[in-house]
Amino acid sequence: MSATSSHTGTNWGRFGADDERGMLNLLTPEVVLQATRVPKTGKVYSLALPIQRAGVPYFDYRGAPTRLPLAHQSDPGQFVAYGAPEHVGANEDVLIMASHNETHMDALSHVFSERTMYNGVPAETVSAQAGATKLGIEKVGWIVGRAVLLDMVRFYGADQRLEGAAAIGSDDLEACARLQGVEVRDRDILLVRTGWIDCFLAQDVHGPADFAMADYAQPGLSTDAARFMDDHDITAIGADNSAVEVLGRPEDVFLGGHVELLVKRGIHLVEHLMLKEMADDECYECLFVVAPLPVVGAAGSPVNPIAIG
Ligand code: UVW
Repeated sequence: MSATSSHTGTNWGRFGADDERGMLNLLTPEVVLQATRVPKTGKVYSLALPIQRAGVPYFDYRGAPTRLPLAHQSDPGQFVAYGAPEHVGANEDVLIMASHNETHMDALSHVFSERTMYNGVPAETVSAQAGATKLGIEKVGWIVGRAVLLDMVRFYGADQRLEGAAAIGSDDLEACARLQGVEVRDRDILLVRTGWIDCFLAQDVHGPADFAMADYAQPGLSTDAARFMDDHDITAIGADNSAVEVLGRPEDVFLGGHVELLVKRGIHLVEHLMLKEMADDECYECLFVVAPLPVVGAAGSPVNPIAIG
């Protein structure tokens, strides 16, 4: 779609009545091949937070990610029953974590509005036992494409991050791309840096203990930013904040950005990205690769996104 297109504000039906992958349908082999030609330096960036109990952001109701030992070097003769000699052992863990903590990807089944998810799928298709029978995270498989990083911290001339609940609209994104001299192409993946995660990690914003719904505000995309996605056929969005969208503005409906992007447009969202190193290197375009854990029926998954500059 071009800036002059008359996008209707929804992608329901665009990829067929049974579609469960939304804008990822546009990442065709040709698009992926073109993206492999983007890297210039070969520097590889892992954009994920460490998965650990302390010092990472999470909502109280989700709890902290937890690693527990399952098999351990202190267990003598662990595998004797399997025929192993006494001196051979192994260390293994059990991982317990919410699907939407950490650096994670939202499935299209993550959010509903008026009891409906992307492509008109009823909210009732998600059950406690089966999970998401449609639009689950396993439908993603992979996301590979050209990504553009828009460093809104630099754009606004902010010291480290945008103030409180600063809202980033479509015109801001366009202007930032112009300032950076980076072209946003149809079917790109968009990465947005607000600086929020860097300040969080420096304990400048909230400690984990008070990262509670009631008292926080975060900079992020306003619902108006959906226009930018339509104009460029953006295939997925990643940001360094907790929900891609701005949080804590009294005039907004909570999850209104998710409704515009995930529900109406079928754009997958990746949150809690670590984008500072890329921004410091002024690496504004990259080959971006990310794959969720294929947990059948899950509404999201931790991820370790990779950018190659
Ligand atoms: C919310 O749902 C608030 O955030 P996320 O999309 O990160 O899960």
